[in-house]
Amino acid sequence: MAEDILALIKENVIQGRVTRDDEGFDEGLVGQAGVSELAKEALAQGVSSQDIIKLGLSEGMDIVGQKFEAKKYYLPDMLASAKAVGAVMEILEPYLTRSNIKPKGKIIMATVKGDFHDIGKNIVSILLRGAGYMVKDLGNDIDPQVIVAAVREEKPQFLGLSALLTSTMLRMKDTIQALTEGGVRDKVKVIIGGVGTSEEFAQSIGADGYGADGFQAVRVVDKLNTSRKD
Ligand code: B12
Repeated sequence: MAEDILALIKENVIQGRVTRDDEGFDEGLVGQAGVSELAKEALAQGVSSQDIIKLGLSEGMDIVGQKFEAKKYYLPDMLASAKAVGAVMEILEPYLTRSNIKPKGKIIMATVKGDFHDIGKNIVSILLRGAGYMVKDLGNDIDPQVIVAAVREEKPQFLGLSALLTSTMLRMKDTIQALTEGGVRDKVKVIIGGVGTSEEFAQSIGADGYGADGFQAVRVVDKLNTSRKD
């Protein structure tokens, strides 16, 4: 039962269908539930937000990436799927965010300069909020100097950097370099993530941690948080 609705969410992410009025990539789908209706139905059935994210949204986006690589999908198709994921995350957010608890720490999130991919960063931000962190999201395409200034001003314990392009992964290194030059590198733990990045890459650019997905991001930040001495 849960598998069925998760498969439908995944399929409709691939189709880029937010509501039942949307056409989607293939024809003849108008009238069938889109991701919004399906996500609400899944929650009503007791399916966890975690499963919706992992097995519906993330798996769907992986297929979208493969179709783009195979030139079966173009930019507008990827954008439609991105919109579908965003719509589901809006529905899930209240289920993932805890309120009225003392924050465990503060984290600044940003997608690095030159990179407009923000779905993964947004999911990580929501999950970190849900885990009890205060998150300040700077957005995407963020210049290293803007990040340095934000670290100086906000004094977060953590900085999360996201990049999905081979070219912009290197901007993470530039950002860490800018933190060093700005004299604030030792004030924050830097965690990175995004397709193409890895534990090894994180180490090679001098980051403190790496998360393959939003759930691992929370585990890594929690681990660094318990070992911090301030
Ligand atoms: C959606 C999408 C887009 C959308 C983005 C919309 C948006 N608002 O984000 C649009 C259409 C704008 C787009 C544009 C482009 N894209 Co694009 N895109 C994708 C796609 C299909 C999905 C990305 C996504 O949202 N995944 C779902 C989320 C949930 O996963 P995620 O981002 O990986 O995030 C998770 C983890 O990585 C991790 N994580 C992410 N960030 C962080 C941060 C921290 C701190 C931590 C701990 C963890 C973490 O946790 C997240 C949650 O689980 C990928 C394919 C793919 N397989 O990734 C291509 C992909 C990334 N794009 C690609 C390309 C080439 C482009 C363009 C250059 C295309 C073009 N010719 O213009 C442009 C670049 C624009 C730019 N300058 O940024 C390539 C990159 C290839 C490469 N190696 O460089 C990919 C891999 C597609 C492909 N297979 O060719 N894209």
